[in-house]
Amino acid sequence: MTQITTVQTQPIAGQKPGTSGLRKKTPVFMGRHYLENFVQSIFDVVGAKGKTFVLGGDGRYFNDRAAQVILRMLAANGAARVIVGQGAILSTPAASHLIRLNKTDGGIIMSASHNPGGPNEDFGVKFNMPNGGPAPEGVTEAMYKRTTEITEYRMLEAQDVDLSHIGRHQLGAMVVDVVDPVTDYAALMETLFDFPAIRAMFAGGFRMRMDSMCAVTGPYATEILENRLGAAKGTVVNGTPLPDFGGMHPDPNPTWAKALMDEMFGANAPDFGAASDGDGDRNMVVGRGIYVSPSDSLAVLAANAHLAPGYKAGLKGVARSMPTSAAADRVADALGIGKYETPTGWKFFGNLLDAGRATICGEESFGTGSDHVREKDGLWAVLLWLNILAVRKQSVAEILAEHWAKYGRNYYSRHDFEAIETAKADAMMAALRGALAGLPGKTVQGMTVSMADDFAYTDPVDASVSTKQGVRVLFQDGSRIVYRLSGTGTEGATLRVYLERYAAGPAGLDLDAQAALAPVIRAAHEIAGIAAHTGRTAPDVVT
Ligand code: VG1
Ligand code: CO
Repeated sequence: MTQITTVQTQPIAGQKPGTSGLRKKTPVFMGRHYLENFVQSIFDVVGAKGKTFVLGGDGRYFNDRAAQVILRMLAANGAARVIVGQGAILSTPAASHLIRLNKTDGGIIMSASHNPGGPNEDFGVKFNMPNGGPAPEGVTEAMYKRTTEITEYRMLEAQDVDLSHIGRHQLGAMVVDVVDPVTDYAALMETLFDFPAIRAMFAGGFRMRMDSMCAVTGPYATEILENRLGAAKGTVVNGTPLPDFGGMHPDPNPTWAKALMDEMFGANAPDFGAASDGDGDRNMVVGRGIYVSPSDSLAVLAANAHLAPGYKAGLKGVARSMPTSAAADRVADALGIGKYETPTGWKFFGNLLDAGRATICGEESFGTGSDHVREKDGLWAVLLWLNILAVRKQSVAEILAEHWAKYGRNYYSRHDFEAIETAKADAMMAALRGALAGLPGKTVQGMTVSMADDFAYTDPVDASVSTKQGVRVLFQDGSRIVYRLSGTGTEGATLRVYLERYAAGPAGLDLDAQAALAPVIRAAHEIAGIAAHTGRTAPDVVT
């Protein structure tokens, strides 16, 4: 027998969701009432009665138990049906696809994305809307407000659902459909890309390394790359999702995916390398001996997308987050299509995608995606690169060289200063904001400031306004510095400094990005007084 109980609770402070959902240390999430409060707050805002949802996560520690709690709460709140990935596993883009494919009322994704997992690491929960995309700010604000007022939550007393078995289960009056996490997603990829051409490329000896970093993309990459496209067995490494990601930090960048970088720059390197993050929505792409910056990757994908069957009609527009380099804008201009600059976070692309204004979107933080789902999609980017390589029959290095010769090069880097004392980071940003008006006309490190502001965005579709999205300092020579504080960290504050410098055409600079950016880096430290405010002279992570 099952029974619904109403549990008395009280608001718990500090639950404000960040750039993508709510992230906290796992012990906090496992603490009394914490997960339950947040989940009930979601249902109180979006409503659960009679509705259908998708549920899955990236497999990190507590994923399985949290799924059972959420299912019991969904049943107690009157949901009609839940579609769950087998073993409570779903990558973020696969969850987005299932929401859309089944026309559900939304979905709950358990992930802290690139943050490490484990009993003392991070956990997270995010809600996606019926369009498959992350909840917009208005909705997450309402959920946050609800967490500050909540007095009770509803829970079904019942045994666990056996999520290891595909098929239909019953939980109280609610139906639970356990599905294979990969099948529908892989079918979608087959509609977008020229699988026969990619298969022929692998059959011709093309070698690849895919590092799934012991996170959620392992099963997806193994099925698609090895089983369907014929890549050699063993192409996918770290392919089994583990609760602690095998101690890895599943953030696909040169720092955390160092083994992949070493292989791609070593003797006998494969033709192509890629890595993805905890929940599978990000990607890093590397050629033999050449790293592809995410901003360049977005630009190359936009310029070549028409080579893939799913995009052969061309793109409607390209959108990038504000800190992402302007490389994609140059492609949009050349194609004569729309270009958009949004705040950081995938939720800001949703309206542009829904309205058919943008087809491809990207962020400098290794996120790229298109209108096939409403999330960024790591494997999608990898497959589009493979499709382009199969058609152009050139190396990654050749494709990049031709791209820069045609469009010029936006040298780009992001410097992260992690776990700064929050008060110090806030004081630095406040001082910087206070000094903005005095910057234009000033010369710093030989470069003259042309404009300085705190980025505000008005959504072109629904006219909603988002302010304080990052401080921008633009220089007359086209260089740019952006400063913002991370919304996804769980310890202190992370300062992100985004650096960009443009060099035109084939005769432009030909340097390592850090060398090319040296004056911009010095200017970034000088303008914000990073050392004086935070005590830090060098970043923790450079991408
Ligand atoms: C970071 C990235 C941002 C990305 C977000 C979520 O946010 O900079 O571009 O959208 O993570 O990605 P922040 O606020 O820490 O800079 V994921 O892969 O965590 O869903
Ligand atoms: Co992610």
